[in-house]
Amino acid sequence: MERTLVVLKPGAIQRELMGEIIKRFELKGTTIIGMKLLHATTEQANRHYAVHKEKSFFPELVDYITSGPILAMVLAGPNIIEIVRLMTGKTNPLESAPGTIRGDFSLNTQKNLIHASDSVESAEYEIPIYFMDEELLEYHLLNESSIY
Ligand code: 3AN
Repeated sequence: MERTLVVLKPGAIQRELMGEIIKRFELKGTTIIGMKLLHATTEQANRHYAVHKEKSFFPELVDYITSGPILAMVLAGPNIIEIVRLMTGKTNPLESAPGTIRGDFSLNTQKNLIHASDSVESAEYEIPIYFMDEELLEYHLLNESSIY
């Protein structure tokens, strides 16, 4: 089954949006196979955003993501990467459609509440930054045959 890393950023925790966002993933029918509330280290943040290290906003991004607790999750399901990216919405608040998480709750490009892997390669790189293999569970939802 395809997997994706989802991180609810410090702003989502501070604004008490965890339940709202998790609810959307549950209602959609995704399977949450790992979940961890943690304070990311600078090393984790640097690894996570390594692809952006030459960008002007990189130091701010690392400062922001390490500024408070985050909720890291691994979701599984068919085409989960694309599905979660659609539910997340575009990076730019002027482009994130209503009905998406960013479109409904965020106004700022950096404080855009949520990270979601954008490809299989990214997910494979990002998941081990936050989870050991044995922290990811294998199980089936009882209603899977009605969902997929
Ligand atoms: P996404 O998270 O939508 O895949 P990326 O990968 O382009 O977006 O950027 C990673 C993160 O970097 C974004 N979620 C956002 O927090 C931050 N970011 C991207 N572009 C900017 C920008 N122009 N100014 C400030 N922060 C940015």
